[in-house]
Amino acid sequence: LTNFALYKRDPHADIPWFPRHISELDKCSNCVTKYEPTTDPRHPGNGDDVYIARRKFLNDQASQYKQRNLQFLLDEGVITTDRIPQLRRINEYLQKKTGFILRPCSGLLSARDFLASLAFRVFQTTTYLRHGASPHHSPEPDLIHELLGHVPMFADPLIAQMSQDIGLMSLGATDEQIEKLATVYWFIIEFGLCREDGKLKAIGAGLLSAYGELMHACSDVPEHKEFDPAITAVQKYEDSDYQPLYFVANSIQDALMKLRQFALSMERPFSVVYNPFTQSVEVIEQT
Ligand code: TIH
Ligand code: FE2
Repeated sequence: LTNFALYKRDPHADIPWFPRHISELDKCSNCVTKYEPTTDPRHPGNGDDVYIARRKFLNDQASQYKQRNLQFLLDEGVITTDRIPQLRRINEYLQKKTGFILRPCSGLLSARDFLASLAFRVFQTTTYLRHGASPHHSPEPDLIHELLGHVPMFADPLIAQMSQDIGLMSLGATDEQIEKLATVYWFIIEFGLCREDGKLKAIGAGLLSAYGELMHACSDVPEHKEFDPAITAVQKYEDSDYQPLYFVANSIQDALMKLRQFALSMERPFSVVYNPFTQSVEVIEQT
């Protein structure tokens, strides 16, 4: 990892936004328009309607290009529309991407157990499906939620790393600390929103898999607050119906970075490191 330090600058100065992850290049496609064949008579294609139409077709596609992990999963045939994906197949895919594995569990886990699994790059996954009577919202996680909401995130190296770090910091934490971590996780990873081109967009897995709640979350019915881990951590949440309040972050990467920072600031008498060779956690006591 390369580190460029900017010590000479006022730390409070406004820093222009810059991409922090390859997926954020989706926001780096502003064109400098100079010679447009549609309007500029100096352009050799000016007045050539066939040329202009072809060019518009291609450019419209380019401007909609998004780095989407769900698309990769569909392209590679890991998720298809005609059969239920098998954990083994998804695990083969995730192993190559980030080393995350899905491990079957039978329902919503305690926050402590769920977070502890992340420390080992293990994501506890339900395997049953929601009841057909309510496809647009399930009050509990189900396979659709795990696959559409979480799996594409765990295929992203940065999200995978930050998730593991949060998991590591949950190990041996007090009940109160776990409650705070789990609350921020809930509001961001499950029900987070971000703003893109002035519009609210979902980043949370619980919204991506619940069309009904997704519509509600992006409407003016619920309350929207700026994401700040210290404030979000003490907010009560709804776990059986649509949320009355959502937090809005800059991006999922930015929100996870803040959550990781928040977890790092928690007081603990020891620290831990993960040894990937033995798949174990090593405790480092302070002396
Ligand atoms: N409400 C989500 C859905 O319908 O897909 C599932 C849940 C995520 C987290 C808690 S419940
Ligand atoms: Fe979830």
